[in-house]
Amino acid sequence: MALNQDFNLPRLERCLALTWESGAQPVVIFTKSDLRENLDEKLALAAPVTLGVETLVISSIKGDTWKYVRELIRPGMTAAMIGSSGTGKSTLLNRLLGGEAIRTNGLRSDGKGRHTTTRRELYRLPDGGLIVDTPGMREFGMWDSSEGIDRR
Ligand SMILES: Nc1nc2c(ncn2[C@@H]2O[C@H](COP(=O)(O)OP(=O)(O)O)[C@@H](O)[C@H]2O)c(=O)[nH]1
Ligand SMILES: [Mg+2]
Repeated sequence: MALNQDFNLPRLERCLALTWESGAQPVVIFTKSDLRENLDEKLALAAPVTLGVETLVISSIKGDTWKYVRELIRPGMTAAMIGSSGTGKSTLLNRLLGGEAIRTNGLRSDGKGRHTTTRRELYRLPDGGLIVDTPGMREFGMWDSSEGIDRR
């Protein structure tokens, strides 16, 4: 989830619930930290939601905080990125792949339209490990109302 207007804690809770339900190990990645839009306030609000979940705060544009993600994905692991369109998933993937390997969701120079990930695609990372880039999802919902986080 991006640390700009995309920031939405109820959506983050739904993403976490879906990830736990899938059997995968969630990691929360807050992107676009370089924008510094009320960063500390947002992270403080998110802390109770991300309790017990590994959380990274990164920029894929400035500095090298994105390297924390590379360290997470070890040989033999398969990672999948989920999150709204425009949060920076493909930009992060390009960093991890070490080049402009795939298209990102930036505005075209004429301001019309966007390049967007349209399919789920699996990539092999240079140092080992696999990662799935997903198209942006408009909404995350629960399959049925009995699903959710139930920590005892
Ligand atoms: N400022 C800033 N912009 C970013 C960052 N990561 C991605 N972006 C921009 O956000 C837009 C959407 O990125 P994209 O990777 O296509 O998002 P996706 O839809 O989640 O794959 C693009 O214009 C990127 O340049 C970041 O860390 N900081
Ligand atoms: Mg994308």
